[in-house]
Amino acid sequence: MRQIVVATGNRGKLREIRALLGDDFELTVQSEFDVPEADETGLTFVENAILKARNAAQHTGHAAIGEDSGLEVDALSGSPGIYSARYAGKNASDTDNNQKLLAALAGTDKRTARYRCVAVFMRHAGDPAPLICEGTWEGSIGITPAGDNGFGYDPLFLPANSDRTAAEMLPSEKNRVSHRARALSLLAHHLTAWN
Ligand code: ITT
Repeated sequence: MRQIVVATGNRGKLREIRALLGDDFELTVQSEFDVPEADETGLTFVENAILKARNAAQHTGHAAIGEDSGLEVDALSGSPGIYSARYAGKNASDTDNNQKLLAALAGTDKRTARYRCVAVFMRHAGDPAPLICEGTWEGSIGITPAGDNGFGYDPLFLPANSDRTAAEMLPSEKNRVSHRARALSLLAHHLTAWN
């Protein structure tokens, strides 16, 4: 198995990426190589995912997976989107972000939303043709947070046709249907040729 560096500093994401790809690929997280976090200066998920993967590949000399994801709320014209991690400010906690989201939707009936994940694999830092895979997960935003599993907006995210939030699902359930599961299973499928 060839080594792939995972370009994330988010422990929730890393847990899921390991559960989804860890059996098939030798994954090492970028912090083990002291890779500095990439500046997320892109205006799209795909640009930011490429920036993260390229940064990790550049600092380690290994192939890398970068992932950019977020929550798109229809009543907020797709916000927080690529700014999901920093919705309530630069060092916002998940709780801060969830509270800001609830305040933004106060009194609104239209609560549909989706998670989006763009995962990028780069063979090396100069790879001119990165593998790019995307997944979405449709749902809506609840009225109060519920559940302790997952991370980020999971306590507020009610997947379509579910009466439990993503944070009330077992990790194994979320990993069967989430935006990240979809993006990474496509990536894994394409990567079998490389591995
Ligand atoms: P890295 O850039 O280091 O990977 P990050 O948290 O900054 O970590 P993003 O810029 O891609 O990553 O932001 C993703 C944010 O979107 C994340 O912090 C959550 O707020 C939200 N998010 C994405 N996927 C999620 C999921 O499965 N469950 C809950 N929230 C999620």
